[in-house]
Amino acid sequence: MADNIPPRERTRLYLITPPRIHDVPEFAAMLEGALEAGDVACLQIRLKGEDGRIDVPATRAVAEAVTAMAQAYGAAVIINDSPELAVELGADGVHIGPEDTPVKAARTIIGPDAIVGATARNSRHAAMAAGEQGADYVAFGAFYPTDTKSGTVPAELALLEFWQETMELPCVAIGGITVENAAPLVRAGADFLAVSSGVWNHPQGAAGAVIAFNSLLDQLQPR
Ligand code: TZP
Ligand code: MG
Repeated sequence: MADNIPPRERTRLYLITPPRIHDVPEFAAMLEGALEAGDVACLQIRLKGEDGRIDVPATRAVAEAVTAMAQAYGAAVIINDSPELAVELGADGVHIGPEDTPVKAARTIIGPDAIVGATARNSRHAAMAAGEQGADYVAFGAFYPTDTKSGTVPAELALLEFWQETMELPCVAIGGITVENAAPLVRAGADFLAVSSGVWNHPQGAAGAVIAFNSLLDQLQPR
């Protein structure tokens, strides 16, 4: 029920690219359709090589093809893992994990005005530490099983409830989110839903997914 959710800014969709993109122009066209279909707050470019590390050439190629377009639709472009690459590519920010450059060092590299997002997995402590070091958002997950990333740890809704009740810093929910399973995350307090497979593999296509997510979000938190 919509009235379960105390007033706060409406939860927004945060897109994550598929981990591999074979045809950049085809992806750019699909992305443009998705951005045109409804509100998207962010696009994280997260491209991985066989070794699970950032695929730098692919990240460059995709960023060059989509950054200006995504920004024109009002979506902030976030580069996974590498603040240096985010600067080089003119992105709006960087998303870092526990094995990447620490938040403070990332901030120094990327500058005061860029977005620094940090993975906190299922840890309040990691999230608070990231916040103290100047992160602009923290990401919790995986809330649902995912094939997009290996080695995830399960996260519970209580983490979002706690964070939304006690902290100002925005929180992002991540991991296996689909239109069908997203509502509890919104009710629990996610400020953003970060979604990869649930958008790119949606039966109605990526644009259909953006429409369906936004209509769910509008229902849960009428403007
Ligand atoms: N971090 C935790 S789960 C995950 C990341 C990057 C994968 C998100 O992709 P999907 O397909 O929405 O589960
Ligand atoms: Mg990382």
